[in-house]
Amino acid sequence: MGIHNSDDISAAAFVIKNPTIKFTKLFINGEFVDSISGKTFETKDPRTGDVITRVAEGDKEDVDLAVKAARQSFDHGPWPRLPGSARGRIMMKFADLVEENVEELAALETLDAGKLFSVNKARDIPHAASSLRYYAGAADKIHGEVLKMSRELHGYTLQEPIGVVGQIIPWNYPSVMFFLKVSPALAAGCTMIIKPAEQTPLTALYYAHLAKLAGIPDGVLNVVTGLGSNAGAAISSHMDIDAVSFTGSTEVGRKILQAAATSNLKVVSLELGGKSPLIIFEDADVDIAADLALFGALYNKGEICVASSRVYVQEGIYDEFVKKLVKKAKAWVVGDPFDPKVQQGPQVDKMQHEKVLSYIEHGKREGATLLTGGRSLGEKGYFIEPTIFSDVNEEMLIAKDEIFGPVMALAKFKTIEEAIKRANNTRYGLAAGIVTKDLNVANTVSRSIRAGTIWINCYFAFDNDIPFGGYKMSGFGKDYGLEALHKYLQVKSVVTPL
Ligand code: TAP
Repeated sequence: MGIHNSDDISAAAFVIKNPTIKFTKLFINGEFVDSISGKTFETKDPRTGDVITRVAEGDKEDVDLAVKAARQSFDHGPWPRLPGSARGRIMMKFADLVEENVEELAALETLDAGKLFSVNKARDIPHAASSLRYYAGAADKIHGEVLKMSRELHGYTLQEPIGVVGQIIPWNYPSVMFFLKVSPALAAGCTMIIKPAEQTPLTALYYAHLAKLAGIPDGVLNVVTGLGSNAGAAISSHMDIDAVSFTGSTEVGRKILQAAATSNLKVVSLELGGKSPLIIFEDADVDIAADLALFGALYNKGEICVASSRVYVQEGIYDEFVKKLVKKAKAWVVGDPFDPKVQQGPQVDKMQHEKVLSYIEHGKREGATLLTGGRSLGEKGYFIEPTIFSDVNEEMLIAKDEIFGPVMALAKFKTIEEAIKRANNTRYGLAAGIVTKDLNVANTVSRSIRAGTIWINCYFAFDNDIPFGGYKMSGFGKDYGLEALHKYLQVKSVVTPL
């Protein structure tokens, strides 16, 4: 293991990819504008900590302007009144434009978030376009029901767009999250204000530009970059926003819910943190299971809400599994995310880097065994070695808290009952994985785990058509699937005497 190309990070990246930063202002009512205060904030390259550019810092007054534009466009503009098929056609055009610019968008995302360029180009950005297409296809299939007549009444329901929507997203999947929020809301006929995370504002602004080119009317999609405590809080407490869809930490999710409760009781959906277990039974192919566990914990540098950060392995294969896992972890390549050979880039920022390292110190102090990793890598930037602890129990902080970094907590179990009990011993309930060849075991465990998604013999198996969301303190409301449309629709009942 070791940092790859660490000496020449900037040269390698900027000469080859060098994305130009074209959009740094707020996007309100179809125009790029400065913030009212004129304030800006820095966005940094996590490979070096250097400033990439400054971006307009929106706050309450800018959110007010964006809401005004979205309200006007919802109450009087064409978007909610267009036939679904017409909205769908514009969304398809939007998707085409995203794909046409995939290289530049992938490079921007790597620069801003430290995510692998190859993965952004092959998966994240195409996936973002495919979300748009999925919901574009649904836009003309939104309809209510004719209800049974009872007594002398005839009734039917209408599925109406919920109105002006606020969307607040995190930094770990800036493009995917942007389109998971925006696509179903557009299909439903809503208008929206989206706030990207302060660490990763660049691709969201680029998408605003493409939305305009695609023909999305002014005021429908507004992007307010800024800080959570300011612009974010202004969205969640706004009196004229009808619903807020949030993805981020459980701590901030709680604040969003409080703000909705003390303002206008807007509808809230929360996609929050996780501490997902992966349970490996002793009939598994040990080599494949070790690959899956490593991938589950380290993919996207562990900055993924469903990371398999707790791995439970049955005792019969435990020793062999550990040997293979550690060997593979030592061969995992950390370095410049523009380099196609690299598997793990830097953590998103200094704060996240320090947070992950401090959890690693906790793990050592709590008595877990450090099998590999545990250190920061390189002279500059926010790189961390893939880190694996064994002998972890659920009382330890490294098993309780979401670390959001390349850190795996490993434990041995004897029986299926023990595995289920320990996997459920968490306040989170986002996802879980099971590795076994035994269908009965897979069925029993998948029904017994309190989590919103269960992956059997696979991990991170996302699809536009598969609803995704949490149980317990991982939140409520679904992204993905036709389920996500319901966050942006409300049902009206119409009744008439026969
Ligand atoms: P947070 O710190 O919760 O930030 C998420 C967003 O909320 C950011 O845009 C942030 O603004 C904003 N925010 C912060 N304080 C706010 C406030 N008081 N009012 C309104 N908005 C506020 O999360 P993060 O660190 O960006 O992302 C990591 C977390 O997201 C992890 O817990 C992870 O599990 C979770 N996550 C969950 C999922 C799903 S689908 N469940 C997916 C990805 C990530 P700033 O830009 O100023 O920070």
